[in-house]
Parts: sequence; structure tokens; C-alpha cells
Amino acid sequence: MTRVIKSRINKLREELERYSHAYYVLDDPVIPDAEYDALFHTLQELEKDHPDLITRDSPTQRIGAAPLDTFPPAVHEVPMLSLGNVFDASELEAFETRIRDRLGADQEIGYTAEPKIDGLAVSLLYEGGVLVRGATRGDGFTGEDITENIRAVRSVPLRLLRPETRPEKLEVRGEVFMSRQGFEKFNARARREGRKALVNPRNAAAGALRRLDPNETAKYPLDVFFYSITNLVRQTSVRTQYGALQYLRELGLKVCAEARQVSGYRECLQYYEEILNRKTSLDYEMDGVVYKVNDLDLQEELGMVSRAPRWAVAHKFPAQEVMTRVTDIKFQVGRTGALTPVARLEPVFVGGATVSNATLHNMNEVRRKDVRVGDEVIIRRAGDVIPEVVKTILKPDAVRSDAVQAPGACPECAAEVVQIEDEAVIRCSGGLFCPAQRKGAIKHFASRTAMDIEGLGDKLVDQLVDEELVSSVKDIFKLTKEQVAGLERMGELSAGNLMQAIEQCKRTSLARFIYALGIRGVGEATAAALADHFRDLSPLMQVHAEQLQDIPDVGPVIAENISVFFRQPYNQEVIEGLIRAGISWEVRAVAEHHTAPLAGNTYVLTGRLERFTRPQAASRLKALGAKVTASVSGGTTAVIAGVNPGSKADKARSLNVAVLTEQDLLAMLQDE
Ligand code: 9MJ
Repeated sequence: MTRVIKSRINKLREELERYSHAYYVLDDPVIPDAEYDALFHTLQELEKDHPDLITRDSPTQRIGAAPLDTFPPAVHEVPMLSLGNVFDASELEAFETRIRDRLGADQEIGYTAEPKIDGLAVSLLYEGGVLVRGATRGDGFTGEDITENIRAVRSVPLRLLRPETRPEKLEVRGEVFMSRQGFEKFNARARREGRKALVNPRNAAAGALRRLDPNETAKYPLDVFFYSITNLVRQTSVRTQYGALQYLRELGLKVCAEARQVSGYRECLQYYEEILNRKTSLDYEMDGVVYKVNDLDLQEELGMVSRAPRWAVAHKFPAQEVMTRVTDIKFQVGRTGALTPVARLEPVFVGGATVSNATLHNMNEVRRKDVRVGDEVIIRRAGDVIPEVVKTILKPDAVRSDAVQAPGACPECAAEVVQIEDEAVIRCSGGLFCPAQRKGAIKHFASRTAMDIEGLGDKLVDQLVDEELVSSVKDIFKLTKEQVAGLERMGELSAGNLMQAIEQCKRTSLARFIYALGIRGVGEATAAALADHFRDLSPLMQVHAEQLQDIPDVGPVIAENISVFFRQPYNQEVIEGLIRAGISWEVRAVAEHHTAPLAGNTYVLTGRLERFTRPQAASRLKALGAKVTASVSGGTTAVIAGVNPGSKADKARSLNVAVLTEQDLLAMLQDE
């Protein structure tokens, strides 16, 4: 009996899934709503009589879970990357040139071009074909577990199609958004019923997806497009990004219909123009298009820098512009002492947000645009970039205020303002005596990508410095719970949490620590390269600028900044204080000579290898102490050339650098 019921239930579920896939994913309904509802009701009744046969992936179980207090953290096994941006053809061409140089490629690069949906990035995990987890992006490494809310998005299948081809474990990524039509319908109804309307689709989608009660999430018309699979290469025969999109579709996951394969950056530009022209007729909001190197092996070889893949880039749509009036112009002092002129504005709504400040960049720009207090101006906002003043609109007989003058003294500490020759910026000379610079340095130190002290945000840093509880980063570690609890908007609980976060940040990595020091020009990628090269802080602290030249991303100016930074007694004292406070990282030993037979040798890999991917070959060589670089120079020990080696092998020959084969490489790896 139960066997019969079980098979009836299974058939009903499959049928309902098929109809719902046709309706929500393919946008092509195959049965009338009333018929669907009747089948759904039958399934509900059967499950009511046989509760032991209810499964999590049954269509009846999609929503209804209890509200949460908070979202638990969800760690991403593969980090969720962000994308670099380009804004015009020349930046796109430069992107392609970088890729070709890195790959030593002579032929055209193939891309998949996709609309860039302006929603919320999510990562979904399917095990045995069943949805087991949904997570937000968070900081790229840890997001929030929003499984129940993701289940409330109707176009997300609770169970994948094609059981015969799907991998046991599949992690897919995509963008949750609200369609324009869904947004309009929701608002029309809200207005009819006297409820508050939503401001814009993006904020509405973000708000809905982060409701603690999944039953609330279910009330919003959320939708999703998937665009990547994290664990693809090893599990399937898919070899391209475009193939990945097709495979996602076969599994029943919704994919944007506008994705295309293109070749070379010129075809990327054609695609961009086409999508831009059709922007308003498509039913979802986009902030640009994305180009991804199509070949997944090449993607792997290109790898990433900081948080962004080298193999993809977002080409942003032109910014939105509006008019408003300048009410004041102030100079803001940044972490490095740079004084940035900022226009205070009569608030305007642009690109989904209210803007009341816009940057004027520097004094040269202020003079060139001749922006003055009281002027009517055009301001521009592009994506999440800081709004800027584009130009002043002059009425013929307008009475204007005086031209803006660069301040002679820092508005924060009254120290003299200096301008370095050839530099557009003016700087406060107060160094770390200037409270604004101190605040900037401390905010940077505590920020998520640096020491990641949760709870130590900008407002709290301002208070701590103003109250003279903290004057340098090392003072953070001398704070007591009582001191913190006594501050505005703080209490016992938040003070306790902060103390815990401060304690936790002490165990860190060398790369984070170097980055957190805030050396001018040393971003995350450079800090990681320095940590990789020096493995501990003391050798880096004694370095001379010229010894830094071999490190990727370090040019002469940054090399000088680094060596000057570590020579300053004040900085040495702060670093000592931090280490005394208990900050530590794992010191990675430089391989001993007998385990590093290739130490001192530098190789360049080019062309396709038969036995390895290039990253695999590189990591085998590095394990033996060798360096592997992207370009050939006189210092290269040898170029290892696979099939279709391209220009790097030619360059090696012209420089009298040895060109080895994959056989030679194998012999080298086996010998050692
Ligand atoms: C959006 N937002 O539509 C990516 N995205 O790829 C598409 N975002 C992405 N791809 C790698 N289509 C990181 C982000």
C-alpha cells in the first residue's frame, strides 16, 4: 500500500516540478494555474495522511519555516569573487592586452558576454541534487546562511533535473533580483491596499532576501539568474563558461537568455552597445555587462588578484546624471593626509540613492570646473562609485560667490598644507599628529580586509580618538571593557563583543598585517606578494628599496614608500607595540636547500602542456624552490614551452635564454 502511495507522491512531485520549471524558469507555462493548484492540493492531502513520506525537497515544503533570530554564518569553500570594472573601450582593450600578455597568446581571446544583473550575489549548494544551503556573498569568504529565504524564491529548484549527469555535490552562483514587472505589480498592489511602495527593485530584493522570516521573503516577487559553477572542471566535461551556462540550464537552473559567445574585445564592444540599446526593454535592472574568458583552463591559468578574477571584467553602463545645487565646499582629510574637496549638495535622488555629497577630486579639478558655493551643478553617480561633480551650469547673469581657495592649513589639525610638485593633491603635513589621519589609519587597520575587528567601525573610531582613548593602532589593544562601555551608543554587551573581536584579530596572517599598516600604495595584492616573498616581518623591516624590485606589483615609488615607512622610528615603535600586544602570524620557513634544488632558478611556462595544466606545473616547480614568472627577461633560467608556445619562446631565443620541452620538465621534476 505505502509503496503505491509513495510512487503516486513521487509522480505528483515530479509533475509539479516540471510545471513549475516551465512556469518560473522557462517562462512558458504548460498548464493552467487552476490545474496546478489542484495537483498541489492532492499532494498536500496525501502528505497530510502520510507525514512520514514528506521530504524537504517536496514542492509543498518550499516555504513555512519558522523565523530566525539571526542568520548563521556560511563559509564559502571557494571564495565569492568580485569583479574589476572598465568604463570605456580603451580600458577594455587594456584588459585584453593584460590577458594576452599573461597567457602569451597570439590568437583572439574568446569570451562569454553576459548582462551584469544588479541584484544580490548568492551561492547555492546542492547535494545529491537537493538544495541544502543558500548563502549571501558577505565579505567573499563568509556570508550569511539564508537557506530558508532562498527556498522562497520560486525559480530556485529545490531539486535538480537530470539525475544521471549531475555531480554529487554542486555549488552554483548567481544573482537574486526583482524583475521590473514584478516590482511594478507589487507596488501597484501595495498602493491599492494603502501599503508603502518599494523604492527600487535592487533595494527591494536586498531587503526581501534578508528578512528573518522566510514567510515574509515569500511575499516578494524574487527571481534569480545563475552564472557559474564552482566545482566544475573536475566533475563534468564542461570546458567553457558558455558550456557552464548551458549545463546550468540542463540542470533546471535559470540562466539569463542574453548571454553570448564573442571573440576579441571588439565583439565585446558590439555586445555592450546592443545590450545598452535594449536596456530599458529587458525586464531586469543591469549595471553593465560582464566578459569572461570562455576557456575554463585559461581562466584557471589566469587566476585572480586580490578578490577579483583576472579572467573577467565588468563593463559598466554610463553613469546617471542629475542636477542640484552646491551648498558648501569642504576639505576632507584622508588617511594619507590628502585633502579632498567635497561639495555639499541639496540632496537629490540618483541611481537609487539619495546623494548629499559629491567629490571634486582635487584643486586642479575645482579650478578646471570652476565650481563655487551656490552653483547649480550636474552630479554623476556610476554604480557604487562615489558621486562626483561633473560641471557647473552657469546662468548668464548669475551672481556667484568667490572662487574656492586651497586652504593653507589643515582643517583638522591646523598643520601647514603642502603640495608636492607634479602631484595634483594637496596634503596635510601633520602626519599622525593630525586626528583625521590618525582616525583614517585606525579605521583602515580595523577594516574587514585588514585586521577585521568586527564592531570597530568609523563612528566608534571617531569617538575613541576624540575622547583620547586611542591615538595609534597599538592603543586599540590597551582598551578596557569599561572604557568602551562608557561611550555613546555602546553598552556592556557591545563592549564585550568588541573586546572579543580585538582579541580574535590578534591571530592573523602576515599579509593582512602588512596591509593593515597602511603603507601608501600597498594594497591587498602587494601586501600578499610581500608576505609571500619575505615570509616574516623582520626581513621586510630591514629591506632597502632596490631589493623590492623583483616583487610583483612593486615599482620604484612603492618600494621607496615601503623602505621609508619601516625606517621611521615612530612606525617601528607602533609595530613593536602591536607585537607586544600579542599580534602574531604563522612564519613560513624558507625551504631548506636540500628540499629546494631549484632555488634561485626562474622559469616561464608557455603553450599548452600535455601532462599538467600550467598552474600545476608552476606549483610543482615552486615546491622545488624555483620562481615562476609570467614574462621572459635576461634573468629567466629557462622557458618551458608546450604546444603552440607563442611569442615567449621567441623572446627567450632572442635573449639567449634556454627553451625546454615538457619532457625536459618531467625529467627535471623526477630527478629532484
Ligand atoms: C551578474 N551580477 O550578473 C558575475 N554577474 O562572475 C554575472 N556577476 C560574476 N557574472 C564572477 N553575470 C564574479 C561575479
